[in-house]
Amino acid sequence: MDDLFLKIVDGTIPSKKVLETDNVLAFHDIQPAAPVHVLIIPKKYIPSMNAVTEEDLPLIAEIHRVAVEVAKKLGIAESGYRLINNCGPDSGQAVGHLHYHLLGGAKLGALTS
Ligand code: IU
Repeated sequence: MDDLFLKIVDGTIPSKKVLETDNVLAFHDIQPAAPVHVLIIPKKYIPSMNAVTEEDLPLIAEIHRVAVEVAKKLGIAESGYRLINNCGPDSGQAVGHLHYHLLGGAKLGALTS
């Protein structure tokens, strides 16, 4: 398995970390689509939202808690932000390791196709 985000977790691929817990890592996206663009990932391998199980639900809750902490840390909690998960080919998911995009720092456009 060639999981690029596991390589970010273990430091083989460098990243600009924003926040880290025992189970979750948040780091700046290398190709930001907004002034703030952070990826939030579980440290354990989960290929996509479709593979999330009942036992992963505390981890998903933790990811949401980390998202709020990231927004506070980067000063956009009050101005607002968006949390996006791409799942599967039609969504444009390019990396096969569950991840959430936290976008903000500017007025974001409407969600479209
Ligand atoms: P997607 O939802 O799978 O399309 O998003 C993958 C994101 O991962 C994309 O925004 C990339 O810029 C980002 N990314 C990164 O930040 N660092 C990396 O080493 C790799 C991808 I590979």
